[in-house]
Amino acid sequence: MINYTEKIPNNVDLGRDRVLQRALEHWQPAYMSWWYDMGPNESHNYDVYLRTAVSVEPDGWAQFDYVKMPEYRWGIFLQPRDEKRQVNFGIHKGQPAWQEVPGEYRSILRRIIVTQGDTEPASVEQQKMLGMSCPSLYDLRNIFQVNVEEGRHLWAMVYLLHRYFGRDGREEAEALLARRSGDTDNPRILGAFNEPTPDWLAFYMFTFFTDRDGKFQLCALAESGFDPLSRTCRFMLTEEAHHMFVGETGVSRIIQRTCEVMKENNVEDPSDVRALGVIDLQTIQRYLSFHYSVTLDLYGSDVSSNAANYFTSGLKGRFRETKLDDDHVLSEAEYPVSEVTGDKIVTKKVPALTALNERLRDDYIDEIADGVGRWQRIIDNVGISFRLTLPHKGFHREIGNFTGHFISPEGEVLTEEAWRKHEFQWLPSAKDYAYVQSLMSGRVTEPGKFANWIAPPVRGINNQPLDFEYVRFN
Ligand code: BYC
Ligand code: FE
Ligand code: FE
Repeated sequence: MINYTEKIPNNVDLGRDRVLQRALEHWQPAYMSWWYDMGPNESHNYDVYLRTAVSVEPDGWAQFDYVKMPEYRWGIFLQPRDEKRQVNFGIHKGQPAWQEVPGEYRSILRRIIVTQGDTEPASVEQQKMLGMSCPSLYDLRNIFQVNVEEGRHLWAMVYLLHRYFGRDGREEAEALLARRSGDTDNPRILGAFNEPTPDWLAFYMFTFFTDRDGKFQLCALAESGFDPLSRTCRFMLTEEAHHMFVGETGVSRIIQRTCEVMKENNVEDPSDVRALGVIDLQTIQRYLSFHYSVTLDLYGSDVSSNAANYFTSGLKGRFRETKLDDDHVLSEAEYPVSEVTGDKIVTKKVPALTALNERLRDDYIDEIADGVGRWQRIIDNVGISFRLTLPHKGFHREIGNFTGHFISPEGEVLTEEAWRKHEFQWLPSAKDYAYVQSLMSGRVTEPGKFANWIAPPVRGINNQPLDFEYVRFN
């Protein structure tokens, strides 16, 4: 069990390293001031039924209780150390896993940790306003849960920066609180984290698509030869599952509600569907295409020497690296990547080492496709003939081989002019956003009530009933 009487709850024996402890205690008020500024709007005094990590044991690691979010115990938890763990891939394969940062990899490792850390507060900033338009107390509690845990993920990376990177690490930790999502002068590092999350459909799409990038990146970092990073990421992954659950079920519930209303009223035309106050399936498809394509960019370039270096040096592995049956060095292997040649998309083989971003993106796409298949079944079960589809990988991309090309969702290479003609059939328009926004002008705060545009969930949180008072406003 973690000792919660400490200022910073932890299972890393922080009390034994006074210098580190003081440095983190110095960062803590800056973090709190960031939370007051950039955390969920007007929420500071609410009592929220939250889970807090209280141990790293697989069963019973979390405890549920009412907490005011500024008093949430953001702690530092690493999965227990395996003394026999080794570096499992790259040129150092077979060496004992590193407990300290290898000098030659210091700057690239710092950069990976900073990039990971930067996404966590960014997502909180993106979601800042959504509490004001929640469809239920259940959903309000869920977004707050996601927000406090993203805050904890920032703590997780800041711990590594402070503990292992000295002064540079402390400076990076401060910079993590200074960048702002969407800011023109000092934006967050990765593209998707500077996009607005203007409404709840966008939020659920984000937690389904973008938090899942979090899962795959954390899985790759959990393979790291740098053991503290691996152990940190392993624990973060246990929390991540709930974020993706919120996204998948949130979209499911919206689809379900739309389908029910369509069936009851025997309407199909999107404008008739909107007239009934629910979100038409076409708009849901456009949001899906947007969040999918923007998230695909987060995997980086299809062919990347950075990715090859991360792998060769043993810092970032593949998805489920140790379960893969090959040499884990990839000196000979090849991997297919796509590129645009003239008006065609062609696939060619490149050294697998350079295609690791693409490979992780492909692993991600497989899992995404399963989830979209589950959404489709809701539509099929109601007997509505509408297909949700994942657009082609090259559609609406700004990183990698498709950058600067105009690819349709079906995978045709178009001229810019032809593509623009269809842009808002494929992606949400200002009108779509305005419509979705119009449904979410206020918040639903009566226990057990849900906004018209979303179905209730199947069950409550931690076996509580749906009409449980998940948030008390005071
Ligand atoms: N936007 O070889 P390249 C999460 C830059 S999500 C802007 O293509 P590399 C979460 C790149 O930095 C998980 N810039 O890329 C989810 C490089 O810059 P320089 C986050 C981009 O380095 C929801 C240049 O382009 N974790 O946890 O192989 C809620 C060319 O580099 C982007 C990580 O990402 C972009 N999308 O791969 C809360 C893990 N993509 O060198 C949280 C750590 C690339 O020219 N990060 N660039 O200045 C990494 O492993 C790698 O940095 C990336 C990029 C996979 C992101
Ligand atoms: Fe996270
Ligand atoms: Fe997350």
